[in-house]
Amino acid sequence: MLQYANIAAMSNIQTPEIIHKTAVEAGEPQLQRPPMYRVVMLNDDYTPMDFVTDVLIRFFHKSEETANQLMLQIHHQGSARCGIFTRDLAETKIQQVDTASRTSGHPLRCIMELDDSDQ
Ligand code: TYC
Repeated sequence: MLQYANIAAMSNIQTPEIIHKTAVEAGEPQLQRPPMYRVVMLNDDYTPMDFVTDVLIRFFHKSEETANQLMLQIHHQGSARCGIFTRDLAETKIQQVDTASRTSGHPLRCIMELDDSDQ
């Protein structure tokens, strides 16, 4: 392949890669990154701490240690960011927290907000 490229370079022959690259570079980039959303968990006075930690492990894939730290941060500061997701995934996480909380009789709640930090 290297030999072919060298011969092509010397003799002005275009390799398939060169033709392909030229074609790709000709147009404007078509893809844009989708908007991303922060899922923020809110404190309340009633949800048991262990339940919050379990939710963070189960739905946000946090380690037990991280989940416990995050739960305490929410408890002391009122809220904390649990993750940044596409819109669909953020809605799904909020729904999962909602269903698990209501099923267990707890008022635990998350909200989502547009993450415009890279603009
Ligand atoms: N504040 C709750 C308590 O004292 C614990 C708690 C932590 C609730 C985090 C919600 O997102 C939360 N039992």
